[in-house]
Amino acid sequence: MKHPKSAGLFSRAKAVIPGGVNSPVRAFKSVGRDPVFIREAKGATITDVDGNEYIDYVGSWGPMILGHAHPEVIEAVERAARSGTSFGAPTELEVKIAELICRMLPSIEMVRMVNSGTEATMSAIRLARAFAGREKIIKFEGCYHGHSDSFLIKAGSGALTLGVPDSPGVPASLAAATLNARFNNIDSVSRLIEQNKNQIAAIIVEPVVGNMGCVPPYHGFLAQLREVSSRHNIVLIFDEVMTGFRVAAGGAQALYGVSPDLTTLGKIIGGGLPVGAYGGKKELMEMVAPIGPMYQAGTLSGNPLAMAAGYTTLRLLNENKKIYEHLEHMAAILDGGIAKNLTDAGLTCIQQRVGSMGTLFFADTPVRDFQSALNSDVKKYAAYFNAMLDHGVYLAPSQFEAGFISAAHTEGNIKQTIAANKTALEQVVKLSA
Ligand code: KE4
Repeated sequence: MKHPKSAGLFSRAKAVIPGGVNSPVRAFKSVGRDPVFIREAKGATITDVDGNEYIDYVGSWGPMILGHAHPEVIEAVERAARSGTSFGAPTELEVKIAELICRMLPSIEMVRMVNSGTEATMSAIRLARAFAGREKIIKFEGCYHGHSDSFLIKAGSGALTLGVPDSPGVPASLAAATLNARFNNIDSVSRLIEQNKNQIAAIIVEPVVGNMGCVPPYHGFLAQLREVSSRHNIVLIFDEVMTGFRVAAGGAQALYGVSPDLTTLGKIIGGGLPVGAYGGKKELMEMVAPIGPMYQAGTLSGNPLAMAAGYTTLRLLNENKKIYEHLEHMAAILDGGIAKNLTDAGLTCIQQRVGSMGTLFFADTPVRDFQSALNSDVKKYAAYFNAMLDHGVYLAPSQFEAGFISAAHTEGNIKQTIAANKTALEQVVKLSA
């Protein structure tokens, strides 16, 4: 595949945009090649500016669960745009999407729309601190909750990929209020609570981690977090920006049967437009301005176009639960095909997946937490990524990300991916010899 137009655009972009991209992980730095610039996408296929087509497993990092340019989503956004793009005033659609979210996630009694997952988690932490009257928070090494200061301490996703899990620019005083526990290790949580008695406002967790690559919770871990949070009057926040409406119609909290006090959302609820949200028990949410003292605001929060895309996406997911059966079926076929190819290639990799989000780790042992994620061979992953891209399959350009299947992926797409995977694994073996 040739990428002359992408190359030209990238060199122009680097002159005026840091790294030539508007979000670091898009720069393809950890996979050692220039990014391809995208012209359009439809269903499971994404096309770059040089006309190269790829089967897409990034899905804009999660939002595109229905596939790209779903006709009903596009029609809803076009219709909304014809009535105006923003009013800075309440609209009916904001009420409808809030009611639908509360129906689909019963732990959420009230919800506030914002413009990104970062805003959602930033606001949720502020609310938890206001409610608890405490300052410290517990997150988990390798988890990523967006780029607000409190979270850029041992963060995952692009921060981990680029080797800056602890970003400069975060005030030491604020960093000191963020404690890091080990995912899948309840003792590490209990120890921090013991050492910081009555000082911890919240525990925030990706209930299924996507930002170290896909790392599921061990059986009972989320219930243990729930128990220890309740016992110590700590606000439990599920960051479901990635897992919300992805791993099940009711998110990870439905899948694992554990109800958090607050939930943060993003990605899918915007249907590809900029949307985030935080919500939970009325007792907490009634502290949010204008009814309560905890301030949070946003010019474009609840934007009519974003609500049109998000509401249509959620409505379709809520009305067609068979979508989740299709996602599971496609993912299972893909898993089986890759497992066979790994055996044939004599390669040991670890396949980890929950529903339609998963990761192929170039590692010898299961990835349970940050430390074990770091055992992955990122060079092998880079070789694999490049071989797959050259064979028309667009994967996450980092070992420490999850990939996603959409409702638009067909068995034909999956079979084509398995064939590309076979060739790519053979190339990895050759390169490693
Ligand atoms: P945004 O601010 O990027 O909308 O959401 C931040 C966020 C919060 N919580 C979780 C669990 C997330 O996964 C994210 C963002 N995810 C990354 C991909 N792992 C976004 C991709 C990027 O940074 O470009």
